[in-house]
Amino acid sequence: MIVRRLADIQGSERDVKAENGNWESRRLILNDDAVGFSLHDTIIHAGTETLLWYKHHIEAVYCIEGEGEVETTDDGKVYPISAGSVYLLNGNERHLLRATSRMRMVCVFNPPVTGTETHDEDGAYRPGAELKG
Ligand code: 9YT
Repeated sequence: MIVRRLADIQGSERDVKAENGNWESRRLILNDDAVGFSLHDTIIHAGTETLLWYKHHIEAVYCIEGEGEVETTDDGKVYPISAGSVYLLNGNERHLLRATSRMRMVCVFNPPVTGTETHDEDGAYRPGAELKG
């Protein structure tokens, strides 16, 4: 069994900040743990808009604090998100995430991320993450 605490991850290499300053992701479970998914406690900063497109991953995002919205860019649909909402990107949807207030999200990725990925110009994590580590 593995036990980790957010306090131990904060400020470590598992605490990853977006290059554009929009979010901070504390990676609690990663590919190295070899369980088939990764689990992140992610802060989305208030007033930000982020283009995301996980072309190679499924992501579930459970909002536990704050408010915002997700827009799927293919159809322009907007989904209000607040504490208690979960959205599941089961179709690799390209989307915009807007935070009205500071949002705290519990994110699950399948395949798991290794922890070192950054978003490319499309907002995607590069493929093959699941093969490393
Ligand atoms: C909600 C979302 O996708 N935010 C971007 C960061 C990502 N969840 C991560 O790497 O934790």
